[in-house]
Amino acid sequence: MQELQERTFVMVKPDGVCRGLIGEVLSRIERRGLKVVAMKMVWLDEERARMHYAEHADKPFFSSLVSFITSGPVVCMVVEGRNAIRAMRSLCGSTNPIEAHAGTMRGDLALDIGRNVVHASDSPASAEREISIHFDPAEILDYERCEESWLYE
Ligand code: IDP
Ligand code: MG
Repeated sequence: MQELQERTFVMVKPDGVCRGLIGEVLSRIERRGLKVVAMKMVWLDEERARMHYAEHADKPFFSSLVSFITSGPVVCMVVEGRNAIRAMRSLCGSTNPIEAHAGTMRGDLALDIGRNVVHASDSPASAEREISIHFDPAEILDYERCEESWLYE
């Protein structure tokens, strides 16, 4: 991979799936120029959900977060591109949709912090950890998109 190319973990949460927003989320990721290199729809079990949100285990909202994320199917993805981790966080917007700027997914598509449609890793360490929770290495595919010379100098 090119220098600065990164991979990040992205998930359309159950509210996004049940509101018919999978295509909207995917479309924003693709239009930004980011490449989806792995994707699957799953219904998370409690164990994997707790592992995914382990950093929040001591927070008061942890049990409601785990029940919400296991309440319906999610779409899990690995997204690749230059500075993909920061690019995905900026596409998502602030955690609380009321504070998220218009133009971001949370700012445009959500109202409640507990129903904010999309997850994206917040750092290289989180990305590596989250990708390994949800994907086997063989599920991550290497291919070229046609516009790479127009995306990157
Ligand atoms: P992030 O999703 O923007 O990385 P985190 O702080 O990692 O935000 O929190 C994980 C998820 O937990 C958030 O996306 C949100 O849905 C939920 N959450 C965070 N803080 C609160 C809170 O104070 N009350 C209820 N839910 C929260
Ligand atoms: Mg987070």
